[in-house]
Amino acid sequence: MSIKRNLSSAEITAAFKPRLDFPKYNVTLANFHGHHRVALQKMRSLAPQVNLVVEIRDSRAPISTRNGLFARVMGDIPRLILYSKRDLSSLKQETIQKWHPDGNALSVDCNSYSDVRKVLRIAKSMHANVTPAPPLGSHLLVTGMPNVGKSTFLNTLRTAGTSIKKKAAPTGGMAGVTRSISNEIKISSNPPIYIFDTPGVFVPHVKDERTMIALAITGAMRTSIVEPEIQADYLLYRLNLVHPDGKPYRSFLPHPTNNIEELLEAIWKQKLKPKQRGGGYNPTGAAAFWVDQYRQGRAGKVSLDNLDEFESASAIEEKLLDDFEMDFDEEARRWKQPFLF
Ligand SMILES: Nc1nc2c(ncn2[C@@H]2O[C@H](COP(=O)(O)OP(=O)(O)OP(=O)(O)O)[C@@H](O)[C@H]2O)c(=O)[nH]1
Ligand SMILES: [Mg+2]
Repeated sequence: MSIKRNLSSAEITAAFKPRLDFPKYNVTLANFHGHHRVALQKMRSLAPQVNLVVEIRDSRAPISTRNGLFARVMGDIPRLILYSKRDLSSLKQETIQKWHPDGNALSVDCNSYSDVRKVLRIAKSMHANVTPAPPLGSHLLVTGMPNVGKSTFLNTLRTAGTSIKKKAAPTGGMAGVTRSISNEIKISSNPPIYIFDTPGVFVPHVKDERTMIALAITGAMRTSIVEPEIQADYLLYRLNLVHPDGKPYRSFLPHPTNNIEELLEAIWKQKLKPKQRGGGYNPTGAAAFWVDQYRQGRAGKVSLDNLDEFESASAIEEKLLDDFEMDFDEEARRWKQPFLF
């Protein structure tokens, strides 16, 4: 007679195999709104006065947070790519150098004065190289998907350049905090350099479900678009691939799991149940809590994108152009007017 016994956590950990694939959830792949289009049109009208476009992407999802529309709208204006939230991410500077061999990209913590000073130095040296000097000063324009840190970067840059501590632009942990393009904001008096803040602009068509979920986890859209449980399951999938010992969530569960329900129940029991007055198990609350922990860098710093696909040098920008196939005629029919101009 065989005696069945429960496996110990050590035995489960030793036998654990992370999921290699992620299930389909039928997530909607669109979140492009009229105000995104309006913002693009205004950016386009500002383009003649802009000397440098600072395009921000979230370094936790550096592939998913690219948006080919910015290059389309701003044309040949020199571009500096910033991979933000460096402090919350595992993206290495050497990977960025491989992707951008021309050196026009940096990873930054938008709250760090020493990081943003690097951008200030680039802007000043660019200004010095223009002859004759622009009579009205140089102008930067910051672009990026929603919630990547544009306004935070701008505020830190302004304080670094002018010592003014007051925030010039509102910031917040959800998509759509900046609703319209700002007036020019001075970030240096000598030489005179100004910057425009812009609202986050979403991509018109998201490539696949994983990209959409990764974007939801970065906060690029309102939570209601992709349910928290789906975001949490994707986070679990990504964490297990990098940490098959389940270490990032060991404080909730003593062994790794591929079962998001098991983890959410453990999180709920430990974090939410003690504070909950009445009501039963709340998986949505547990999922939202855990995803928020990730956003704050407290649930592992794993990348939300599979970076292996983008190994070769400079592939990232070429792939962006490949990915960015947009039928502008079809869009014009949909919007009953030209999409951009
Ligand atoms: N840890 C960390 N947090 C950041 C960084 N950059 C921005 N944040 C936070 O990310 C959130 C979004 O920042 P915002 O500056 O409002 O982002 P945005 O791109 O202007 O957002 P929209 O205007 O809504 O498109 C805020 O909670 C910021 O505090 C960063 O580099 N590191
Ligand atoms: Mg903003």
